[in-house]
Amino acid sequence: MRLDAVELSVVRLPLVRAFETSFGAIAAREFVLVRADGGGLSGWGECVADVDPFYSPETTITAWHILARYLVPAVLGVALDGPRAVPARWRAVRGHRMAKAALEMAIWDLAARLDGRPLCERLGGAPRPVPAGVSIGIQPSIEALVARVEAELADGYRRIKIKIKPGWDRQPAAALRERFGGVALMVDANAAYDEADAPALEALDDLDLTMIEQPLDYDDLVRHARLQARLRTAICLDESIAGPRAARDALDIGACRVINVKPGRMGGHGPSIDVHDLARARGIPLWHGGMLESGIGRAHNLHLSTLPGFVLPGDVAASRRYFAPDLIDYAIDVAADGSVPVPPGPGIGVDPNPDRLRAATLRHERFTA
Ligand code: OSB
Ligand code: MG
Repeated sequence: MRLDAVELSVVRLPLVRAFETSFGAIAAREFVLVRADGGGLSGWGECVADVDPFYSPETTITAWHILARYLVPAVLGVALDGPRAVPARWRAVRGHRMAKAALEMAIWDLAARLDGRPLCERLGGAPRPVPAGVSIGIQPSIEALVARVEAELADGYRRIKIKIKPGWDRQPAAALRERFGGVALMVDANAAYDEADAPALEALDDLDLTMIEQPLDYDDLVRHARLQARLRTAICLDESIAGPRAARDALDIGACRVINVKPGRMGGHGPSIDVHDLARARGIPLWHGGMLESGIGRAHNLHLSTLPGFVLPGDVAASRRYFAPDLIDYAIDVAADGSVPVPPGPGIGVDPNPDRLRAATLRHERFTA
């Protein structure tokens, strides 16, 4: 395959509800959208970097810079032996995995569309409904949290994840455990704790949580391994799994028992397939995370989630929880049984609504071969 043009846009979409984590609250997503053109078709990718370097060191602006200056020129107009061959084109660029992922994933979408096949098949999965959970931000009160969880369970979601931080951890989790009995419940700290805070994390150990996600620093595998040895509850790593090598290191030293896969964080679908295959070979359960993506990124996530190693419900919830309207017309929705269907059709199966994309675009540039 060969790309004749790549278009980058910075798109801003207000969130239906502000989303608060241990690193702050956001009211809108502002991200780089990538369109890759070749063979008369277009593929789409969405960069998960945020405007602020809080979840990860990358930002919307750094992603734009790296894409425009290095990544797009590395793939434009050259013969590409499929999307798996893409990372080798930009091997000289260190890090910036979110920028790489946005373009790599657009190329996967394009390749699947050129094949006339759904992306999930090209990735090694098969169309199947994906079990979904929800991620609930830090709430103003326990009462507000309980009301949110009640509404999400009524919509069918199969697993509840709440964001925690020091001072908002044991109390909300225990309140949900008491109110909702045996519901699948987990917490995500987004790296808010230090090793010295281990007692606050040990205090969660009797709540029968399915896992504690990323309690310690984003790049710290060693202390996660020491903490895991002290906890009965499984640690799941998100931020720390930068790619296949971090996954291997984490499993080798016992830093986690579960992995949250986000292709947008790890350099794209190719590296995600590698992490999937490694975890599966070692019997480590996977689930698919989310980054408050628009329908473009969410569709990519659903397709990847159909691979067999994704055995736990993912953060792949309905569009209307995030955006009204979304960038796409197709409604990603949850069924009564808590599963989300993969959008049908070639590639990711969805396209941005052109008028909505134009209205939401803050910056745009087209690069040609
Ligand atoms: O840590 O999983 C995370 C959102 C933005 C950044 C990081 C995270 C999240 C979520 C929400 O938990 C997942 C989603 O619903 O898309
Ligand atoms: Mg997380």
